[in-house]
Amino acid sequence: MNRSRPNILITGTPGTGKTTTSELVARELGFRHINVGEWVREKGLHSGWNQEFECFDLDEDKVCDALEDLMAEGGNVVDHHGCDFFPERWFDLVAVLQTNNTELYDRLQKRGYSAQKISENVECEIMLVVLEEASESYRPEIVKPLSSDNTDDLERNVGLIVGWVRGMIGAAAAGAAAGQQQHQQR
Ligand code: DAT
Repeated sequence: MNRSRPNILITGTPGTGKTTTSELVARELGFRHINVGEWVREKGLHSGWNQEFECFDLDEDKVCDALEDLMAEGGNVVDHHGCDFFPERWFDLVAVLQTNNTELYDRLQKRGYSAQKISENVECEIMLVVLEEASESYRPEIVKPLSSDNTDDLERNVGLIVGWVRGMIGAAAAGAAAGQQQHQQR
């Protein structure tokens, strides 16, 4: 980790709890929560509305350019359902949230998604598409699949992620102190 604070990516199929989890993690750590979907809409980081998929076509270059300086600074919780187009070097931890089919179906229905969009997303979850994408894009030791079926899971996941991040910050601080001591002894 060559930034003062780590960056975390919280990913997963829509409805698995990324935003809910990211908000709680960011609040607890005092990190910045970046909801990529909202940034895309608010800052126009897209190339127009996709009628078929009922969403904006995200412009990957625009998104990466908009995030680069913040990611170099560190202390970000990035919340997005895709994860293969971000530079690998940006993230120190990638949490992949997973939800069982019935629960996911209910959450997406409550969100008002069309039947087609619900089935596409549930299928994506069954096929472990996001986990596979994360596993292909990042080192296996930083990719953490986490069940997100209920509020107990939510609480546990927030605690785990916060604990991992504090561990990284502590290890980096200890490494820096040891390096400084060695330097002084020379
Ligand atoms: P996402 O950002 O992945 O699309 P969300 O955070 O908006 O998902 O959550 C979708 C809905 O599900 C929302 O009403 C909150 C609820 N929810 C999220 N995580 C949950 C969990 N672990 N247990 C129960 N409900 C959860």
